[in-house]
Amino acid sequence: MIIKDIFLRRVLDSRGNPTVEADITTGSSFGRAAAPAGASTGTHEAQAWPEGGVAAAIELARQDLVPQLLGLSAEEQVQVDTLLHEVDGTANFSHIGGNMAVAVSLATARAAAASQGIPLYRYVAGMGPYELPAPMGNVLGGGAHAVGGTDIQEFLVTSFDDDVSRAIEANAAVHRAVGAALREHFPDTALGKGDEGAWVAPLENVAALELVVEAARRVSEETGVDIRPGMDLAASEFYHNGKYVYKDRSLTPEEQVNFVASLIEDYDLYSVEDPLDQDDFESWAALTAKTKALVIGDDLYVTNVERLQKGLELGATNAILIKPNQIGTLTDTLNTVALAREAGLATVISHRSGETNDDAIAHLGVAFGCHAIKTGTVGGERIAKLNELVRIAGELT
Ligand code: 2PG
Ligand code: MG
Repeated sequence: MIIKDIFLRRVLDSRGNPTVEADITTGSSFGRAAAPAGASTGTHEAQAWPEGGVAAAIELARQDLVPQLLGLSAEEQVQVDTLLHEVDGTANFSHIGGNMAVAVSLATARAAAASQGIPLYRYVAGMGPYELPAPMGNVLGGGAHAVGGTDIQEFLVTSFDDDVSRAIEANAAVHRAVGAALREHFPDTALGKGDEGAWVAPLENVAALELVVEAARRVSEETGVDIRPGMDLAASEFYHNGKYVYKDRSLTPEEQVNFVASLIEDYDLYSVEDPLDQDDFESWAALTAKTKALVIGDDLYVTNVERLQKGLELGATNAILIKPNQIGTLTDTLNTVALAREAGLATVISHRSGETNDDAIAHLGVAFGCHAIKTGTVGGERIAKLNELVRIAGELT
């Protein structure tokens, strides 16, 4: 289990931006992990890269981090993650980069799992119980993920079925149905896809939601799968000077709470993620008090246990998005998940808009017993996670 070699290389993510891939070799095993990247990043996330970007991060890690990691046991995850914090020396990984930290941390866990001859989800969860998360995927959107789309970043569907393949295929069928509906609505307009493969069209927000709700209803009827609509507003992106600024109007925080609550009610939404600004905990609590839908904190919590603690004290949400690279290490991620579970919050493991084919989040979603896994519906780097979930499901049945 002793870490004998660490190799850090520059690879591309799905947006064509450089990121880091870490290879960790022990006497008997090998682990590899690559870091994803966000476009609509929360202010309170770990800083992805130090000044100088990926190249600087690799240079720095080779000098300061790798020599200290060599000789440690890959099974000592807490020790490895503590060392990542020590070498970094800042509160938000701004020295070595949160993305360097997450690649090394997850590669370590993968090497340890491989040395025990077990899959990552078993290594992380121990004896279980393992739970298969429901697939949640973005089918139409805009925001920071696209040019010319809706203000609201993502219109999603979550499918529930005992057979996870059927649920995954139902989400993909909704994506196809949305494409077909758009072709009908805009026969002469060039349509595109955003960073996560969701359709992009010149639609107003509520019209876009209606289109997705209708597509989900039809596919649900055809397949018999329970398909529920949702949204990730990524509201911090359009919150300026105390107002939620949409293309056609601006809303006060109170109006925004009422607007989102009315959409939940009118369209029977399963989930709303980041419906409010990342620092407005009170408005979050006001919305959560009004609804039974999942109110999911992403930029609000940034997978950070202290921010989650504050949210719990204020009753800000009933759910949390989990993104390991927001916080930087597997241990930090585990601590946040543990607190969320203890408090009875729903957990949703999530990809980033910039991804690689790394499929670790499929394993983590199962190990953490997440309610859902948000990882798109189409596109190679999204499918990498969904197909891995299918493989894991096969092992568990
Ligand atoms: C989000 C994510 C993923 P990004 O806001 O939830 O959909 O986007 O990675 O750009 O932060
Ligand atoms: Mg989000």
